[in-house]
Parts: sequence; structure tokens; C-alpha cells
Amino acid sequence: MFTSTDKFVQAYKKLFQNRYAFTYEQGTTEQQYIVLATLIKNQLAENWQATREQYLNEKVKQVYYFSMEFLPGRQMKSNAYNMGILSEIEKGVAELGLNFDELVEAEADPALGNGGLGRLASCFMDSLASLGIPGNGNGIRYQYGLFRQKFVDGHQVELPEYWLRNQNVWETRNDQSSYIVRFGGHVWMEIDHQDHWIPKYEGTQNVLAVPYDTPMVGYRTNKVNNLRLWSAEIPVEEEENYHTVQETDQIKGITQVLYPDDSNYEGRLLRLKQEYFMVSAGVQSIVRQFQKYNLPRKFFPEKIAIHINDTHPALVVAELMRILVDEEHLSWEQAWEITCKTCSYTNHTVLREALEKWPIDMMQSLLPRIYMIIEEINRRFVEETLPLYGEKLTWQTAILQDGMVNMAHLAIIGSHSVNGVAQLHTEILMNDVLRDFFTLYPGKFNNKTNGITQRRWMHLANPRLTQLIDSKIGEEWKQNPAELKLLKTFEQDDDTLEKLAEVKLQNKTDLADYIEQQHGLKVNPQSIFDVQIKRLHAYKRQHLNALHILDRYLRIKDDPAIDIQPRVFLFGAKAAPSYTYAKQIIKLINAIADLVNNDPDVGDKMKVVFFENYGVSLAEKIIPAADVSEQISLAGKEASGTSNMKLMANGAMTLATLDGANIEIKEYVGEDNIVVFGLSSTEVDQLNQSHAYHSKSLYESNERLNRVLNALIDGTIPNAQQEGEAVFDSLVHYNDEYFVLEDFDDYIAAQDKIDQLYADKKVWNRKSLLNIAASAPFSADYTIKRYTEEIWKAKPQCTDKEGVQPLNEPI
Ligand code: 26W
Repeated sequence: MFTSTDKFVQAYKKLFQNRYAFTYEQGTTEQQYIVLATLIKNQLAENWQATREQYLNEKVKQVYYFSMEFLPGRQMKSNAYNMGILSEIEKGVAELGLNFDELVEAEADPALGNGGLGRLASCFMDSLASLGIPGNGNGIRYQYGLFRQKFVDGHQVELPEYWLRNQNVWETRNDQSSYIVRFGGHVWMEIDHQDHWIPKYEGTQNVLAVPYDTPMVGYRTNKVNNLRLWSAEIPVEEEENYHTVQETDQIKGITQVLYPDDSNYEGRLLRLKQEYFMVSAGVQSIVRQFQKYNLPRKFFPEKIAIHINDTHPALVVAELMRILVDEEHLSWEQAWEITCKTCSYTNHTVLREALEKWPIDMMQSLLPRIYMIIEEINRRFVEETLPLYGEKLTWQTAILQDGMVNMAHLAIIGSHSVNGVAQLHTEILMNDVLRDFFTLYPGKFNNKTNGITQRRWMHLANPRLTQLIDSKIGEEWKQNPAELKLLKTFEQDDDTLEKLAEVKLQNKTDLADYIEQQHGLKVNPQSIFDVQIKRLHAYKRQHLNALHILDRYLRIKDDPAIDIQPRVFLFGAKAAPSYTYAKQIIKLINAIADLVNNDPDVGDKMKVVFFENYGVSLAEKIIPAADVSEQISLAGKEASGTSNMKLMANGAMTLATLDGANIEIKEYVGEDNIVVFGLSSTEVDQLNQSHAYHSKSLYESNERLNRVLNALIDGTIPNAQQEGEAVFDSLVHYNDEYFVLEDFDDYIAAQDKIDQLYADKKVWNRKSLLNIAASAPFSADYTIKRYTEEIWKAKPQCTDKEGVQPLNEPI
């Protein structure tokens, strides 16, 4: 790369001067960052081009990962690291007299997603590139990312997140690959002179989709994959038709802002426009790419895989049919075979309120041709299914139901593979949520447990731990995560355990400094750092955590001399702006924090911190400092979770219900090295079915619970009377939908167990080490290998009757 530090310094100075016409010392931190990032981007351009050309020349099979959300995090350090030039760059920057960490922080963190689904997509991008698998991301270049969260008097306030304010160095606009996407108007069919039925359009609104490409750099490979994000513009030839700012805004508005809703579906027209916009542009560019291969069209599924990340891009099925039938003039049957061999779908949630169903009227007027195609897919599906399975099952699985288009049904019927994201989740899909489809297509269903990239979440976020691991087992684990299990041989080694504790303490001290600087609050790094970081949602039960905090507070008040392990409770969570209850829980926890943090009786025994604006960058600071990982969702509700994996890999102990991937964590680490509590998903089902749950009687009969719940409404927490009442009412008067009260006792006991374990440092450190050692199976590299071998395989089949894929084997 750079032959010497001198060369780097010269190149930096030159580029800075070219760009700004003054010297770098006179520049702002942002400008200094922009030049450094540009220099790094220039270094990878050659590999980026070479990768693209190689894929094209060798006509390799390419995967297209369609996702409405990506959360890549800051990219400069990660790119330099994956390219193998990080230490070189750090040296050069020091030589220039600049502070590298400050430059790193000057980069905007693109918050183009809500949570787990978007971050998973970015971990997958990293793994695809690092494994040298030809994989492309396809998404939307939102001008405004997920809102910036601020607390005003403890309430969440949402501010616009204009992440493109400073130049985005990483993206490249590629006008030559723009496409037109059509909305609305009228469609009718005409026969042309070759006897093809051709749709004719009138009065459509045409939008130009312009791609912005971002390099996805592989770790220690020369491969650079592509993330393509589409932006909506007015087609140049139509500019004269747009006279007012409102008219132009309406077009550009399609890609203006990310919907801030996580797990809650709302049938908004603009959202449907976004979905089709991304899908149509993406599929058009794929078909163009395939044309460059110059192969018969029947090879399409052997050269192209399109992955549908949750139902948001499910229109892919209809759009690919449209292009193959209307533009490529294939027969319906041929087109259908290609489509379902090409497409695959991942489900990410079992929450009913999250399942997308668009009103037929809306779809028909916004996407008339697409709707016609969906109608035909549905007609043929019904025609085939009815005689074999009868009315009930056919009706339950149809795409069109009660005036709605059921997007999950479209995705399943049009794909050769349907997967869940953890073993339990996949089982729930097969036995419950998608049971009817499992009857129809058992061979389509399979599990792909989520994973995380160790590069960002260990190597980069936790360099101290990484160094310690390197010094014990060598560096091989970085290429081959399975090697992490070698750490287990050090479980009785005092030196290793002490060093591990030292690493954790240093990370906690760093986080404590950050907390003091941000919140003006001093926390003691010797305390247990107890972390719950995820979207705020009733099913994730941050309020159960809050009840435990209150209980602890009351115990300390009873006896200020109580001998109790000091704890810092750390929260990071955004609530959907329209989700009133979630916002009330935020306010309640902030009010509890005020109460606890300012009570002299409490002192160092406990502190509560609610970070503002939780996101990828903040997660990188918090996770390496965590002792306890709170994974306390109601069993059966959390599809997988991925913060659970990141925290485990950084040596936190998991405090968990048997939900999502927590179950696999327990399998890998062993039941002695995780603290499990609460109802199982089967017990939850039984309680729901029997209607035997009466939360109010628990409130009345359980003294301890009674006291904590009363504290919500009796003025104990000044400043959150209303919110305390809201939470109280939902738990006591509205029968506690997520069984918080049922799990309360068991949760408190589990928390006491944590205290007990932490009291014996050696025991704790050993468990921490064993968690790191057992975290390897959650490498996204393994997850991606499984997707590649089992879903995006060389010759996928439409009617995959091979039977259910085996669930993941431990490695
Ligand atoms: C249309 C509204 C909407 C928006 C986002 C509905 C649903 C979603 C996502 C599917 C929600 C989501 O992010 N699910 C999370 O996906 C993660 C990655 O698989 C899992 O780890 C989490 O358990 C799951 O909640």
C-alpha cells in the first residue's frame, strides 16, 4: 500500500491541499477525516474494480441481499483494518500530529436501520466480503436515518438525523446504472406483431433510481463487494414537467426518510412506494447484470440469488415475474420457475402486529401491473392448492385475503427457501405462525441462526481482549473463529483469568469516563456493569429490569448498610415515536435513574444510566465493558437477538429467558455459565391457551411484588407519576400481556445468583472466559457459509422436497 510513513504523509498533505487549498493543520477535524478516508478509499478502488471484473469474467453466481435497512457503523477504521493497513495509517496520522481517534469519531454513523434486522444485514455484508463470496447489498439511501434520540426531562425527543451533512466519502454515485421506476397510471394489455402480450402504460409517475455504491471490504482478502443504495430523483427528460418545489419534493421524498418503526406495521403509502422503488431498481440492475453474462435465461437461478430480508422487499417476486414476462417475453411457467428458484426469504419476527399486509386498493392504484401479476400468482396458487388441501388451508395461505395482500405469503410462495433466525424461532414458524405453509412446503423451511462479525465486535471494539486472546492462542482464531474454543484450556490458569479481569476493568474504566463526561455521573468501575441494549419494546421487558432495580433500591432504603454487590445498570434503547407505552417506560427508567443516582443512602451501591441515542457506535463502547447481558424477553417472542451474541463474545454473562438464540448460547456455554430464569415458550403458550393467568392476583398475593408495584404509583418516584401509573395499569389491570409479574420472582432470584457468582472473582472470571471460548459458533462467517451452501447454492430447486434441513450443528 504505502511504501513508507513518509509516502503516506506526503500523499495526505497533497490530497488535503488539492481539495481545500490550505494546509491540513488549518482544517477542521471533519476535513482532516474526509481526506484520510478518501486516501483509504482510493487505496481500495483497484480491488473494488478487480473484484467486479473478476465476477463478471468468471460469470460467478452472485447473491443480492435485499434489505430496507443496513446499519454498517463507521467505516474508516474497519476498512483500514480489513485491508491490513490500520497500524500503518495510525503511524502516519501520528506523524502528522493528528489524533486518530478523533478523526475516527468525525465520521457519521449511518443509521439506515431500526435495529437487529439492519445490523444483521451489515454483519452479513462484512462476512460475505471476508469469505470472498460474491455478495451485493441492495437498499435505500435514506437522506435522514433513524432519528437522533435526546432526553428532555427524561422524555424521548426525536431529532432529524441528517447523516449526509458532511460529505459521505465511502459512496460513489453511478449515474450510468440508473433506472426508471414507474408508479400509478393505467395499464392495459395489447398484442404486438410477434404475438406477445405487452402492457401499455398511461399517466404513470416515473422516478429515476440513482445508485450510490459503497465498498464492502473483506478481511485479509483482496475482495471488495458492493452495497448499492438507491436514491430517488426526477428523470432529466421530465424535469420540465415539474414546476413547483412541492412536486419535486414528492419524488425526492421517496428516499428521504427511514420509517422509525420496528416490529409495528403501518400501511402507509409512502412506505409501499419505498419498497417498490428499491425492489424495482434492484431487480432491473440484476437483470442487466445477468445479460452481461450472455447466457440462456434458464441459467438465471444458477447465476443469481435474491434474498428477501423480511417481507419488506417481498415485491421482488412480482417484479422479477414482470420483467421476465413483460420485457423478456418468457412464458408464465418459465418465468415462475426462474423466480422461485432465484428467491429466498428470511422471517425476522413472530409478532402479529409486525406482519405486512397491504390494502388491495392501495396496491392496485400505486402498482397496477404488479397487482395484476400478484393476482395471477394467487389465482394459480389457489387453483393448485385447493384440490390437494381443501378450502380451509387454501384460504389461510392465499396471498389475497379480506381485501389485503399478505406479503409473507407472497414471499413464501415465490421462494424456494424460508428460514427463521434461531432454532426456537424456526420451530415456532413451522409449528405455529407458518404452520399451514409448513404443511404445503415442508422442504422449503430451514433454520439459519444469526451471527455477528467478530471483526467489528471483538477485534476493533475490544482491542485489549483481542490482544490477550492473541497472546494465549495465537492469531489463527481471527480467520477461523472455531479456534476460540482453545481458550477453554486456560480456564484454571490464574494468570489468564487475572489478565482477563484486568482487560474488563480497563474497558469499564473507559466507559465510566465516558459516562462522567456525557452525563456528569460518576460510576465505580468495580461495580457489576449490567447491560440491556436493544429497541424498547414491551416484549423485550425493559420494565422487568426496572422492577428489579426498584426492588433493589427499596432493599437499600430498608437497610442502607446492606451488604450488596455494587451495580451499574446501563440501558440503551430507542422507542418508535408512535409507541406511547415504550416511551413511558423510557421516562420511567430515567426517573428511577434520577431517584437512585441522587439518593445519598444509595451511594456506590447502585447507579442507573440510560444512554441517549443508542446505535452501532455507542454499542462499540458499551459491549466491551459489560459484565451482565440482559436478554429477558418473554419466551417465544424474540426471534433471535444479536446483542446477546456480541455481549457473550466480549465475556459478559448472559441473564436470560429461554428465548431466541439464548437457547443456543446455553447449549454452547453449558448451563453453569449462564443464568436462566422464567417461563419457557411452551409454558407461555399453555398459560395463554388456558386463560389461567390473572396478574392482579399475583399483585395481591405476592408481598414483594406488591411493594415494588405500589412504588410505581405512590409517589416514590417523583417526576414519573403518570408513567408509573401507565406501567402499573398495564401490569395489574390489563393482565400483563408479557407475563412480567409471573417471571418477577424468578428474575429476582436470578439477579441474586449473579451477585453471588460475582462475589467470587475467580469463579466469575472463569465463566467470563468460558463464554468467550464458546462464542465462536455465532460468527456470522459460519451463518453466511450455511446460507451459501444451503440456500444460495449452485442449483436451487423450486419444489425442494428434501425435507427439513437439520438444525445447526455445533461446530
Ligand atoms: C414493517 C415494520 C417492521 C419493521 C421492522 C416490522 C418488522 C421489522 C423487523 C423484522 C424487526 C427486527 O428487526 N427483528 C429482529 O431481527 C433480528 C435479526 O434477525 C433478531 O435478532 C431480533 O430478534 C428480531 O426482533
